Amino acid sequence: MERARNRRAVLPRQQVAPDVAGRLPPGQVVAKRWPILHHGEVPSFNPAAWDLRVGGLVRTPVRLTWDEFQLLPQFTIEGDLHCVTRWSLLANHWRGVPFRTLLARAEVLPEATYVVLRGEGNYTANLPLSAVQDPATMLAVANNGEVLSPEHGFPVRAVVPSRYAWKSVKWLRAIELLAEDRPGFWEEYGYHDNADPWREERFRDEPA
Ligand SMILES: Nc1nc2c(c(=O)[nH]1)N[C@H]1C(S)=C(S)[C@@H](COP(=O)(O)O)O[C@H]1N2
Ligand SMILES: [Mo]
Repeated sequence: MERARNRRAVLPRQQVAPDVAGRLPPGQVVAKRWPILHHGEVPSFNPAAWDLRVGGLVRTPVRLTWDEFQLLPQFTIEGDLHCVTRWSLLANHWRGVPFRTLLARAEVLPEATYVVLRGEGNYTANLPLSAVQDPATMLAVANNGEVLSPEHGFPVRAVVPSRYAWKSVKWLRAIELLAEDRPGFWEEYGYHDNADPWREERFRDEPA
């Protein structure tokens, strides 16, 4: 993980074909363009009303305004998006705030083991706490040097490269720490709680 020296720095668009063999989980194909996929409408962004909350099993509940969020230190990581519908977007650069920064600020209590991410409206996704403690898990604001478009989650989206992309919640507004797992939007329909693409954890009831 490398500290962004200049927040306005523009990373070059992907120029070299990424190492497909090593990076493509089973059953996936490489996406040539970045698809747009979500349930419902693209929400509008009102900077005066926007906030981001970290709550639940934390010692210090956090509420950040848009101005406060922008002051957090930002980093750039390289990470892939693997959609359960079988496309993978490889070797993208994401700029944003590591999840760990916010978890540390909120002081996660020892009994917390799961997390639910909530986007604008009612879209949610659950994850084991370890997945968001991963240094590659980001609150992303830019992809390959360009600020996220509204369709891709502007102003802030989660990027969880270690899990199927339905966990990478767009238009992120809240992070809730829990003692027990609680299924999110797709998980209620049977999608996997852990969702590791390397183990093809697509549905909960599929044999491993
Ligand atoms: N808020 C929200 N986030 C979401 C979704 C959604 O419906 N709502 N869909 C998920 C799914 S299934 C995928 S594959 C990715 C797609 O991200 P993209 O549209 O930027 O490619 O967003 C994820 N994040
Ligand atoms: Mo997806």
